[in-house]
Amino acid sequence: MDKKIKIREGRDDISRLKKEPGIMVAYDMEDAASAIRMAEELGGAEGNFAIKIGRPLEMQTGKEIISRIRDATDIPIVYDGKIADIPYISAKIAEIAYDAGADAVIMHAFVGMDAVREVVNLKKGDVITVIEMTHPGSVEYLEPVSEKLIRKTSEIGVDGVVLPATRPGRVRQLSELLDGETYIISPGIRAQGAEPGDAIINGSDYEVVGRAIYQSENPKKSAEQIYREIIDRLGGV
Ligand code: NUP
Repeated sequence: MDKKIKIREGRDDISRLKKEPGIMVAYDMEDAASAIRMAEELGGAEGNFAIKIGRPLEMQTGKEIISRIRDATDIPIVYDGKIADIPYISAKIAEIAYDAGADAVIMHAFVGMDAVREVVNLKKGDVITVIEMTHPGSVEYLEPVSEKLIRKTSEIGVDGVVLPATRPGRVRQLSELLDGETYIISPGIRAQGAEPGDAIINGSDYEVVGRAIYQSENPKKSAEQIYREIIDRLGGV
């Protein structure tokens, strides 16, 4: 299994997100209590997990939810602000998330390489760029430019990219344009129709799973089960 670590120019830390098969659990629930409870439980779960904090949770609870989850678990935290603003504002949002305790931020690539560069140059944590999305609208607008977006953001030195588990063929094709160090995260599992493993067997590293975990009766058990399914599909790595 590829466990390469990206050398981060000007940063003395290494990424806490491992380039190995795992689940990034999307935290889109809207209350802090269940988010914290789930973070504590996930800390003791069997598998490679990361937590992705989405806008619904952040809007309901404030940026403090990032530091509260940070205090509740050692699992890496990604702030999915889908940042898409002018370089100055994009960097400001990213800095607030890093300072609150995020290991990584997700930003859109389509806003332009000046914005991506500004956030990467903060050198405060990982940067993950959205290349193609899981919903049908992505085919119309992002797909025609996605090869350029992945090549350009990769040149700038982003740490990770988002590719859709709902289109595994695109994960395969676009992953071939990356160096071996950039990790891929892929949403779309279960609630949006993809099956666990669909993206990872095509070159992705983390499959993003939200509703299928946080809306289930036993989120920790569901996370472990889905992780197991992925590993089994990979041939029991
Ligand atoms: O293309 C994307 N599709 C997507 O669903 C990019 C994303 N970041 N996401 C996020 O993944 C979305 O915002 C949500 O947090 C998660 C998917 O959740 P679910 O469909 O598993 O509930």
